Amino acid sequence: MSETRPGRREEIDAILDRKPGTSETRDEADRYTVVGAASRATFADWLTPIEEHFVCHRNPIPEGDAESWTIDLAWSGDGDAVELPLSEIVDDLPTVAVAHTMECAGNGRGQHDPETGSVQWGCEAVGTAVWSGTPVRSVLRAGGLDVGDAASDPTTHEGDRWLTAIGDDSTEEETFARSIPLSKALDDCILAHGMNGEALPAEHGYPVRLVVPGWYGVNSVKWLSELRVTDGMVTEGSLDRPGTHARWQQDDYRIHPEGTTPEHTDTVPTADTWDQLESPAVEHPYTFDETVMSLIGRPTGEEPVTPREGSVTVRGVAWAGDDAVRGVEVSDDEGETWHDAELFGPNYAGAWRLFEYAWEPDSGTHTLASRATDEHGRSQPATIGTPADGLDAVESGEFPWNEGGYAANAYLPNAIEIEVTDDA
Ligand SMILES: Nc1nc2c(c(=O)[nH]1)N[C@H]1C(S)=C(S)[C@@H](COP(=O)(O)O)O[C@H]1N2
Ligand SMILES: [Mo]
Repeated sequence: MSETRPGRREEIDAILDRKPGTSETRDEADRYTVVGAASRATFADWLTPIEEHFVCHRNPIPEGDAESWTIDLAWSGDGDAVELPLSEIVDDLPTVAVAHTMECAGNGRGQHDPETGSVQWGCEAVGTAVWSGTPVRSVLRAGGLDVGDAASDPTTHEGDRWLTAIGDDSTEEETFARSIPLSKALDDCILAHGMNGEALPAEHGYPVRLVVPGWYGVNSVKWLSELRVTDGMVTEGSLDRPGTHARWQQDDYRIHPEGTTPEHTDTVPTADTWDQLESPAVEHPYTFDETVMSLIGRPTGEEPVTPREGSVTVRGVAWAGDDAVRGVEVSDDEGETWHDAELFGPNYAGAWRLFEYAWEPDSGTHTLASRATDEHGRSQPATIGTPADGLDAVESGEFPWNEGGYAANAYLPNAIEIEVTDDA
């Protein structure tokens, strides 16, 4: 377990130095080290350069190097724990690449009114990188797990086992542990050691992190030091370690109304976050796959635009976690009327799509918004509700205000004011 080092300010400054395309967003209590994309223009391109990719973690970055790093692997029921050197994982097992749109579950938290606690993100905590690394399936098989019979239905996760990942930023007081269904882990998750063709930067999890394509960032455990295969997800006391184990899985990162305390459970009937919101069988959803969302990247709203031959190109990105994006619409009148945009560019599961719309505005000031719909016909709601609404699902165009400020995907709070000037 790593030592807690002082100097959070220094850590943030160093990250900002290395990442000129980001800016900091601190939370009141100054507990999280975070930076987010500094400009809307980040959302006009498919690949997010490392310099613009947001960073979010709680404890100081642990030290370690790829040569001596090991991953401790254990499962209940069949076999002893093994220690796999990272160097052997990298040298002996296949390397693949996955495109993943990493979105912090707290992206859009700052749009909740009244304010919730913690980091008040606008929309800057999302980015798409190409992560290279070793399939989790290969790692578990190399460790001796019989993966042949481990997979169940990767959409419902019926009868699934779970994979718990632990970060080396864990302390005596608190373990950073997250669990995902084993079928998801075996399907498309990797232990990443590269990002956009570079060695994994320290702040993104060097020397190795889990990447869970299409799922909220918190599931992609950085500085990965342990993997556990178990019948249920992590609960308090389920790991042989000191301190709290289950805070990040069972208490935080769950969607619940004001004043409620989520119950710790072993499993959920569906991992799809939106389905959990709608399911009467799930009390307080876990933030697993990302809900449907879109952002306009250009124009940025930072300066007036002048149409060329009558039109302005509106470009942005749209994503829907494990689900495909069916379409995106654009509105310039606060959502009164909508116009179909065109999807184009790369189309990888778990990563966003680019969209484009030829806008023909009159001069003056307009409110430009985008609204995405996923393959199941679920569209972004207009706004985030209030605690008094007491919503626990998306209803009448309102996303449920929730105490942790998670999974917000309303389109109006992300709309941009654009000033359009005449050609003259
Ligand atoms: N070990 C560890 N992994 C972690 C975290 C952390 O605090 N510790 N933060 C998580 C959260 S909340 C997010 S949003 C993503 C952010 O990944 P990034 O910093 O590479 O963008 O990392 C996740 N992985
Ligand atoms: Mo996050």
